[in-house]
Amino acid sequence: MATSQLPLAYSQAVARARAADLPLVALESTVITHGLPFPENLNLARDMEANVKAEGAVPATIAILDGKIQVGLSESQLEMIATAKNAIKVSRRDFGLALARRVPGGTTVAGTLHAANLAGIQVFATGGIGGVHRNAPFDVSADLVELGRTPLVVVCAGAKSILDLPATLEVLETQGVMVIGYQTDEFPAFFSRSSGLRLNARSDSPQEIAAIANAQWQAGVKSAVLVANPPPVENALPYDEIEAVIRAALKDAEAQGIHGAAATPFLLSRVNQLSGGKSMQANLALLRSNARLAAQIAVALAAPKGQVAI
Ligand code: PSU
Ligand code: MN
Repeated sequence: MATSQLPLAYSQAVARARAADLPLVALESTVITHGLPFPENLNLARDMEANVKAEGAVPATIAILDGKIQVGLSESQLEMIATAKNAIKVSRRDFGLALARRVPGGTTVAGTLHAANLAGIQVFATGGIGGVHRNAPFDVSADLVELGRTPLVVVCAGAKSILDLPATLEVLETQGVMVIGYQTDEFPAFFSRSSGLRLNARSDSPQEIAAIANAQWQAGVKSAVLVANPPPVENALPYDEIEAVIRAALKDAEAQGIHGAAATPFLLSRVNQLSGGKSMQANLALLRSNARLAAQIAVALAAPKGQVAI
């Protein structure tokens, strides 16, 4: 069951999980190819997979390799994607390029949503979603549109705080994306637990989130349910401290004329330099924590009363 007419290829572990109907959690790979430096990226990818397994689900890291959308990566494929110098960032628009030219690709939130949905996976963990960029009225991430048309539960720590968070929440509402704060009433600010922005929904349990997602999809609303999980207390950074760093990084990006797909990788790396590495520690901690919560939700969705036909 490795392939179909679709350009999908499953790892052995994911193929087995599909055959046995085990809960799966999709993981993105732009964070591996463009979000984090080597070797932190590889260690993080392994850690996220381990955290998914620890909660009783099966990880499916998604990337483009050898002209295929690879769903689940072997250890050597994970290393390949973590070290590839020519990897491109694959959002919705980029699949054809990466597949036809056989260049390796790290899938963004939008790209991973598309691929996970093709593979029938219902839950996905990431760090921060893309959104509406500050001072750049026409840079709105394709993540927001894809969330609006793809029925998955996506666990994140909010949108990256390099973005305009109020505007990002507005576009999510326009796209029909439910945003649920996990054990919080606020939209987290990625590196920080609090943004001052109140959400209209909160849930304190993975089981209830699974039930809400099922109800949403059964009502015919085939959009994502976005779960906003604040970064762990030990690694979260104070909002004011990191906001000052972000403003400095944004100035540098403007001075160097960095725009478009290059903006997010540039800003994340500049923020990390300017924060003395603290932002990367927060980033790693929240990615691990999101993998765990996503696995708990996937297990709850797979339970008999959580069954849903899409
Ligand atoms: N979160 C991180 N690191 C990343 C990203 C998110 O901690 O590298 C990636 C995600 O894959 C997200 C993408 O989908 O950045 C958004 O890019 P853009 O703004 O160009 O759509
Ligand atoms: Mn963009």
